[in-house]
Amino acid sequence: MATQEAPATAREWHLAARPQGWPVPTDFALVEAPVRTPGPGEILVRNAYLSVDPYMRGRMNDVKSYAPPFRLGAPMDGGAVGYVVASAAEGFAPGDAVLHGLGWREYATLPAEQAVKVDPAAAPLSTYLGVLGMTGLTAYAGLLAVGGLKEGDRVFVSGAAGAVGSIVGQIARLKGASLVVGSAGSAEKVARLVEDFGFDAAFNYKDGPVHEQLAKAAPEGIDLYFDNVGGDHLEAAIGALGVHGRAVLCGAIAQYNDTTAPAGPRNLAQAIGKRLRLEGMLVRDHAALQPQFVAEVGGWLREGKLREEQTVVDGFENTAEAFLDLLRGANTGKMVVRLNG
Ligand code: NAP
Ligand code: FER
Repeated sequence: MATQEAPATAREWHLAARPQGWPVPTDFALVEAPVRTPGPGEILVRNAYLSVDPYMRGRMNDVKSYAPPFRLGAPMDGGAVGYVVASAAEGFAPGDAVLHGLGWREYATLPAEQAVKVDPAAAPLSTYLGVLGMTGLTAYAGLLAVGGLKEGDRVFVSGAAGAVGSIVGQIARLKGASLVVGSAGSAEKVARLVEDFGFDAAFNYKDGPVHEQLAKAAPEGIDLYFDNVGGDHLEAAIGALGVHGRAVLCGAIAQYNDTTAPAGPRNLAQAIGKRLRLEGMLVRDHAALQPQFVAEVGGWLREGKLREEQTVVDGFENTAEAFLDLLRGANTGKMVVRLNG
């Protein structure tokens, strides 16, 4: 077996308790555990960047959903990129950079078939968690395949300064949308949407009712809504959509920490008269778009037409806090954790 130096033990984050409402630090535990030597067909990876994502909040609940719940007292998982340090698998050697699903830990032992090699020369490693990774594909597939974006469409995206939203807005612009409006949770983010990400208009949803602010930003209404937030945002978008309007239901982060069922959207019946199409999406269904996505989005990145934004938190010990900060809106672009070493 080809191997580099690896420690006997390393740290991993466990789910210590199921959060009730907003997670608190004591719901998470930092645990020292043995680093397992890879068996036949396996690799050992030193993680370099970990992804923290909103859907992880859902996995902390003990409910049946599209992703299985995290187990209590066991390491959590999620997107990660790192370097192979030992390999008992054909085609993988120490030093190879890989993308895989065993995040929330410093070292991961896994079947090589569950890892994808990535090229650190083509893009910084963390980009494979962001623009060229799951969140980038979500934006690309959601807007184009699910939303059916057409030239001239007036587009509204919520969560616009986040990982998915900041790419949705930019792709809409690149694909010829006639109006791109975004909402986000601070004045600074709103300014960046217009100045750095090329949105035509943006507003802070904390400044006043979303439907009022959307009506000002898009007085003629919208054709396509990319929903990352749910609740009052979705209700406002239903009101602003024109006949045959479409809404891509990608996320509903406003309710991920709720302990009671949400009230809205109260105006859903408008979907009848307007013949709206509201469609939920999961990025996993769009793997077939991967080659086209990498070619087109990779091209825009290289040509400087698409701006990649990340918020990087340093230190494995800060992963749980980074996740909490993501839910609080501390990030612009993709939130990742960089491991030392
Ligand atoms: P992100 O937008 O980078 O980070 C989450 C953001 O949500 C925060 O920065 C915060 O920004 C905002 N937020 C938090 N609470 C909010 C609230 N009550 N109302 C409005 N905004 C709130 O995360 P992401 O990874 O790009 O994910 C964005 C959405 O897409 C999430 O809903 C996620 O679950 C969904 N998603 C879905 C798929 C899929 O396959 N369906 C795949 C990836 C992501 P502010 O400062 O603006 O509040
Ligand atoms: C998210 C990240 C990923 C999310 C959903 C996914 C709704 C879906 C992943 C998949 O296709 O399995 O934040 O929120």
